[in-house]
Amino acid sequence: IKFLTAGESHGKGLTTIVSGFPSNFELSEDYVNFHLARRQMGYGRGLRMKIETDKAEILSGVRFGKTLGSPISLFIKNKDWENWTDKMSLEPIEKEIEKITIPRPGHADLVGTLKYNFNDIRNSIDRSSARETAARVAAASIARKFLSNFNIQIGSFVESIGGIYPRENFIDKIFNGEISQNYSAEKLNHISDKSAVRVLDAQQENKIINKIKLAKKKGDTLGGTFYVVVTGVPVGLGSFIHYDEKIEAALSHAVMSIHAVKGVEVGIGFEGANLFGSQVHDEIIIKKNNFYRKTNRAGGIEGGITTGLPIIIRGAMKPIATLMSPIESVDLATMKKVIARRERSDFVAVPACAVIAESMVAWVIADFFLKKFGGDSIEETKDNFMNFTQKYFQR
Ligand code: EPS
Repeated sequence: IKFLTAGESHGKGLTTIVSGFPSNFELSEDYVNFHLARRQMGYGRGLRMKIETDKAEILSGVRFGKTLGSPISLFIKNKDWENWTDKMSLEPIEKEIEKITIPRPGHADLVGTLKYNFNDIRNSIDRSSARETAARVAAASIARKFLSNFNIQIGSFVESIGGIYPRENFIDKIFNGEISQNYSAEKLNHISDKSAVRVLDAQQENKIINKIKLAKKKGDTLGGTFYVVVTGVPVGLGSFIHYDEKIEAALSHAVMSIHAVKGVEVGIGFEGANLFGSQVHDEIIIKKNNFYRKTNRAGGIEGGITTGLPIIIRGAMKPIATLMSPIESVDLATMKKVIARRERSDFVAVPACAVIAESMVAWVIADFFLKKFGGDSIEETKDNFMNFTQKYFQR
């Protein structure tokens, strides 16, 4: 499967073309829009989220509510475009448009401007903006819907913002095996989507909101950490044969590709590096004639292949680069020291980042799932899947 996105943050809108999914599974604009709305949530977002109500229009690939197997194209209009018709005009215009020459440290402003030989940082800002992730969520919602046919579910929650962690680390339960493959990852979303910052612990929520208020008051921003959990994944997705077939490498790549993500872990990740092997590896036992694990510290992946236990991915997002009390930069027009430019932005976007990470993870799981089971129609994919799970997987 593949997808491409196109569009600038303040252009007419975002387009995505999604290809490679089988025919005959249900898909609606409402389903896509449900996930687009989840991406817009979270205390600490900027004014832009008040302007936009992201809605995807499906332009092709679906008839009578079911996929055709042909490319699915989607368009998300930028409502804000109406306020940017001069500044983002396709044609050269007479009117003088202010050129941006002061880069924000931490954003793609400087590197993008040097790389593409621009004389106006706006050219770099608009495509490097995380607004692009709206198109990714739309594309990946097709992957999610496809996976739901096999009861594969994806959920996420924010673990910390600004260094404020939950009282009791919920994720320990998952590693200790309490949350088994029978758990439904969507249950996590039923809790986290209700929280203003997508945390599971209500007491932590108030502390985080106070910290965000402090950041806003100081003209500063915050980052944080989040978890994505996938349940219902069969054993056997991915391979140890080649580097690009290892599913944890593909998952890490996908999450790391999200704007401002600077770290990814699978399972207990970095913590495992400090422990004895006997404290890390998940013992194998036989229960009801089937393989079973007491723990899931591996995060559902061994040897680049899914184990059949929940997949657990943790990501770290750095603080948003646009500061209302800016730090030092250089004016490219004068080459003199200045303070960085302010630009309308978010203060915190970790809750949205977790939803985007869910989407990227869903995409990779669907890709590896279809590599293993194939099928031009959903019926054929289901047959292949049932054949494997009944004939080979169940013992
Ligand atoms: C947006 C993400 C952020 C927002 C943007 C909308 O993008 P960036 O990476 O550019 O900071 O700041 O909003 C604006 C660009 C704006 O004009 O306010 C998103 O996820 O939709």
